[in-house]
Amino acid sequence: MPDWNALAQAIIEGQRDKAVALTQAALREGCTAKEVLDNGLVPGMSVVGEKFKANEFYIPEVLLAARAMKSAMEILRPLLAASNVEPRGRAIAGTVRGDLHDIGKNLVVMMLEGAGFQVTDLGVDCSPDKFVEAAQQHRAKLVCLSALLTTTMPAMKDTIEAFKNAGLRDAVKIMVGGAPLTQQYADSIGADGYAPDAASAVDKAKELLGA
Ligand code: B1M
Repeated sequence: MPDWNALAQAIIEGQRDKAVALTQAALREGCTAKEVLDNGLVPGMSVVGEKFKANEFYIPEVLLAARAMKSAMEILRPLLAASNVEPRGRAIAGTVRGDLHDIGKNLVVMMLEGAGFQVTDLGVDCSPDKFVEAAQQHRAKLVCLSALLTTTMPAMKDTIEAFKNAGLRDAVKIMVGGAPLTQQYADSIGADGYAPDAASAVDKAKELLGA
């Protein structure tokens, strides 16, 4: 029986080598990739999210945990793909047009992946059309928009309009976030959800997709 607590703890402490070694050991013992994900990696990353929300962890700790998670996931990803395990939900994420800030968006992506979502990261300076095309291509149900500048916040509204114009507005949930945003602003542009930080983004994503 693998030591799931030790694996979760390796993620929480950001111990990449240990997380990888325990992941490989669990697979050698005959566990499936999904068992490793559900029993070790995701519980570890959930604790990281809770600690981040409670201000017990700060960005460096979260980045280390996410790096450990990512390395373990690299081992599991081909196995998960081969076993046709459905992700918790498919999402795309990007920083909106004109905006090059990506540290917060990257954290959101990592936390969502840590919670079992399959996320396609579109990068920065993403046009409304790029979001629409990617949502179709990746069959995404969740669209994550990040903006850090007051001058680029309106691009979020444009992106939501682009989904409307493409006839896809009801096919996706749109979540927005970034330092200058508020729930009020999110409501005013017709977003489905807003989250103030990466851990809350996971809660909001689950809520929006009923996952
Ligand atoms: Co820029 N920058 N920057 N910058 N930068 C800010 C944002 C600014 C507040 C600094 C300041 O003046 N005090 C200011 C914006 C002012 C405003 O709009 N009112 C600013 C400016 C003006 C600019 C330039 C215009 C500067 C210039 O060239 N004159 C320029 C713009 C470039 C562009 O984008 N077109 C610029 C450039 C840059 C750098 C390239 C140098 C660099 C970005 C590097 C990078 O991202 N790879 C940079 C940085 C680092 C910052 C600060 C210092 C830090 C931002 C950051 O990464 N925070 C920032 C000042 C500050 O915040 N103290 C600043 C950490 C990150 C983890 O937080 O991104 O808020 P954040 O993400 C959080 C939440 O917001 C949330 O979760 C994350 C984690 O909890 N969240 C989401 C984010 N996205 C979400 C999406 C969700 C849900 C939650 O759902 C989808």
